[in-house]
Amino acid sequence: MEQQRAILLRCASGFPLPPGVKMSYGTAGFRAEGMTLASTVFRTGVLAALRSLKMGSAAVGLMITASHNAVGDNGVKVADPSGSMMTQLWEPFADALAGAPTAEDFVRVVFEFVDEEKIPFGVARPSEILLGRDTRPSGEALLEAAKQGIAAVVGAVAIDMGILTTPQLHWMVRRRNEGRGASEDEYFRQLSDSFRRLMDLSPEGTLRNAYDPSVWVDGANGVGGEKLGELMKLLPAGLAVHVRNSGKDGEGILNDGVGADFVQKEKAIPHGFSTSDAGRRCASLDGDADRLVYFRITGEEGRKIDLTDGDKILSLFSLFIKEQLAKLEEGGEPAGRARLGAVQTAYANGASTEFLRRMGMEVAFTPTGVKHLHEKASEYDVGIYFEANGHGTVLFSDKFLRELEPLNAELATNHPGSESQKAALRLWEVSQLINQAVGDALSGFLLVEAILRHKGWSIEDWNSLYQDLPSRQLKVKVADRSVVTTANAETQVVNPPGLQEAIDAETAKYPNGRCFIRPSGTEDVVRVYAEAATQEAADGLARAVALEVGRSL
Ligand code: 16G
Ligand code: MG
Repeated sequence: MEQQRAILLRCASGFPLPPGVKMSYGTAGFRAEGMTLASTVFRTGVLAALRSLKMGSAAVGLMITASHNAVGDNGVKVADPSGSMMTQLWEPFADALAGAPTAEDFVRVVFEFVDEEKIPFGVARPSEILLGRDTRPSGEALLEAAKQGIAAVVGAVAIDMGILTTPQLHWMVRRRNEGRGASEDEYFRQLSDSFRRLMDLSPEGTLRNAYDPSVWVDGANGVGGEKLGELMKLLPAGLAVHVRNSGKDGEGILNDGVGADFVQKEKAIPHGFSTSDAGRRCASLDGDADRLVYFRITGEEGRKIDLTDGDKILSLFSLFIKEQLAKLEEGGEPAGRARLGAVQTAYANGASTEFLRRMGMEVAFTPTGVKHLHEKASEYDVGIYFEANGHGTVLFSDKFLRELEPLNAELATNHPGSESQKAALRLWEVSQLINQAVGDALSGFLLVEAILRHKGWSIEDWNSLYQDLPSRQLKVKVADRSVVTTANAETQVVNPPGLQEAIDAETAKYPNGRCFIRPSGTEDVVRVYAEAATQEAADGLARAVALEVGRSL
């Protein structure tokens, strides 16, 4: 123990906290300007090692990325052994570690927590921390800081998995703890194999055949475009992917006028695309490839793109999975009675929720942030979650997969099988394709393509599932966003008092009006979201509520 204390103190002294830096482990870990993060990343290395020790030396992950932020920013987050985000219970500890003013304070915080959590610390028990980073220039130096943090914990070993998308690293952590192959090659093979089998299971001679095998993808000049390029080499001929903004050869700047966050928030054409792409099915990834949206350039004056966002992806996945479950039920299979649920946040367009409910889906709401949606979705046999911004996935329970397995074995010996067997096989392949650890733009992209092909749909067919209600998002700069607290999945303001009443009064003035505010988890702003029957009304409502927010803070 004394030796461990000495090592930790010596190493931590090499990574002093820059003055004035205040870090908070928000919805996406720690995020800040890349140059200011060395101390925080070193300390997060220690945190990850402790997390592994606490979890019986299971592998955990540490990812260095700032997702869709500007290229100068960076960030760091920890993945739990299941591959999901680090438990929220440890977030206050992460904050305390990151905020300790001196190396001595830092070591004291570590030992207090180790005591409290009864972490087997200072014992040479090998535990692995898988490291990944995106393509940001500050990533390499920060990776080194993470390695040193891990090396400062006796028994902890850092394994550098290289430049990765965030979901790849989460996938690897999960696989490693399942005792299965966790290399990047295996990731690509698993995705391409299950995609190929899903394509082979498309019905022959579909009623409609408007599916165009060509698709154009905006890689945000980040790691996703590069990885998609590698994945494409393994994909079957039935899909022609054209990657733009791949980030290679200094083609453009990461997230600068490109990427899923830009396309979804600005509803604008990203760099590298133009009106000569009008009508094409296009998709956009974010900087670390855990978000995916689709879009179509309309070519119309003023109205630049038709956005097909996370809500529409959720609707497409829900529709497909529900249809397959119905086939199982018709075939008398118990798996057909699985509890299927969709999980959204208050940002979900009201029209999407209505569509899902009309379809007979159970719809649940959680606060913003992947960890909340993921946790809720895992309560279902099949839980589908998406944020409107394009982050989401489909989770299958072990119980449900066990029910599917015998059907698959039967089909393998009894080709071609009945409709219900094919449905079972399709659902099985979806569970293999779609990332079970976290939302993954690459696997989500392949699932969208497989379903569109299955249904013979164009992007317009998909887009016309329902018509989005007009909406508007605004942000209000505030001195201290933590003054605002909310309840009921962020739909009601609790503090400051009186503000919710003011919002209600404004909302009541607009037909089909809906409005909520919440403090951002990643910026010093309060966000306002408004929806109404017309665009003018949504704009008006958002503006009025933004004024109320300004007044009461
Ligand atoms: C982070 C979250 C995302 C959320 C967004 C909200 C993760 C991995 N990402 O990007 O889910 O939608 O923050 O940002 O949890 P905001 O709090 O600034 O609105
Ligand atoms: Mg991201």
